[in-house]
Amino acid sequence: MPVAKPESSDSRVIAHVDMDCFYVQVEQRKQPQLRGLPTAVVQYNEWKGGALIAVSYEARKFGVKRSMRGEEAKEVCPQVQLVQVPVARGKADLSGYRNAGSEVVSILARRGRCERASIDEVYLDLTDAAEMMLADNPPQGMETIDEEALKSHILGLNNEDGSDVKENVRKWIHRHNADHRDKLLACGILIVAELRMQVLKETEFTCSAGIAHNKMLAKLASGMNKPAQQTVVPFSSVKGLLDTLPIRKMKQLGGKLGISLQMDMGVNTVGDLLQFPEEKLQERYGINTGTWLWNIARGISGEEVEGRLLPKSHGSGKTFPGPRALKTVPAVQHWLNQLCEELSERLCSDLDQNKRIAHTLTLHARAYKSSDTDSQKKFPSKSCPLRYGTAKIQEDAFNLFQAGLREYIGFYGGKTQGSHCSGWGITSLSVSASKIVPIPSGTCSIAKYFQGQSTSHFSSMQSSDNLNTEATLSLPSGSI
Ligand code: DCP
Repeated sequence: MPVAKPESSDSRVIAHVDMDCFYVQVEQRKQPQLRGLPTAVVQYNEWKGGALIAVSYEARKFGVKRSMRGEEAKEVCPQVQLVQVPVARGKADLSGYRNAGSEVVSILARRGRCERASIDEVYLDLTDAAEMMLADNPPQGMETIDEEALKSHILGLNNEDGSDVKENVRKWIHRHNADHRDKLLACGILIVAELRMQVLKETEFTCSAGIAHNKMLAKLASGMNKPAQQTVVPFSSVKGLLDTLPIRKMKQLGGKLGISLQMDMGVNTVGDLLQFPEEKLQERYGINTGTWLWNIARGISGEEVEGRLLPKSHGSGKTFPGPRALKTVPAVQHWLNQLCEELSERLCSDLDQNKRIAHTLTLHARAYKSSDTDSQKKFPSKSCPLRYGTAKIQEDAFNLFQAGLREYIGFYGGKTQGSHCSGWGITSLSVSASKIVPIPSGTCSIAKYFQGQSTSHFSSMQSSDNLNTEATLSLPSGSI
């Protein structure tokens, strides 16, 4: 049975805003002497000068890439400035970046529904603001168009050699005979340009944006012209964009589904999907995925921008690659304590600032066994009700770890206690707090609220296989 298609999603105005080389910009704001210089941010205390996690556009011109280590970056660009991520509790401290992201969100949220999608990405639904502008002060009648808006890239706009690109954009925005959808996008161009300039003025950060009729197209567009630029996808250009778009460029098609589409169906670009009837895709991939594929081939996506300025969950994690794998229970407990301390601190400030409480604590780990017949086996994720207080979180997380380890190593796995090597290693650990909800209104005090909560937590310990266990640090989506 076909799933209902999203209705009239092509008359919305959606923007995806993505900060440019975000961690670098945060560090450059702290140290303005680094501005304009090839700069990269490196992970704390790592092998060969640390792993690069953010690279400035000046450094990219010299061939510096995120996949490099500090020493390699110095080889291709001897003048590159390497800045270490701040450290707390022996691990990267991302709080400065999170707070900088919050500054940006609070500005972007001024013009429409705003969804904080990651530490440096935001979706905006600007439909109401665009409709209002169209009614009150339509761009077609504006004498002057803002310079930043004129620098927009409009997909499908015919910029022949020698033609004045800005003049073409101005004409596109001013068109009287444009259809309603394009007129709304013209308003979107002006609103997003203004918001981006406001972000620059108030935070000193540049960002790039995609403007389209849905989230999927806006996200694809925001990365097309960076840094400090915006790209627009008019309805008439959707087919041209998707026809040649390699499927791996779609976030959801990077994994097994993308490989199956390529190997089993011969699909290399999103446009290649157009040849298959919806029923055929449903037969092969199930009703929902089949319909979703049929829709994305046509640029259709009904996904709403969720009004969410605060993260859905909090997570704290650390990887222990190669020789740094944790091989004893006390070593794991030491690191779990650090991670739980950070998590607890963030939960307290969420409670304090936003009056929100989290209900579920989850532990994720990645592990290997040195003598293994079943190397595909994953370390099971475990969850339990969350109790506030650092010591309680530490205790509960450690119990979750032990339960997971017992399951992972199985009956013959040997002792899980003690400090000797037990034939296993942990290569990543993370704890997260989810199911975060506002404290019910009318609660007279937070202390009273907690008194009313149950304290028997381990009765409902459960496997959280529904949470993502793929990512290295396995933090649930929405964790910032
Ligand atoms: N980040 C990280 N580890 C990664 C990828 C990213 O710690 N493997 C951090 C550093 C980035 C920030 O997240 O600055 C945002 O990541 P993006 O992928 O958005 O990349 P940038 O903002 O650095 O650059 P771009 O301008 O290409 O978006």
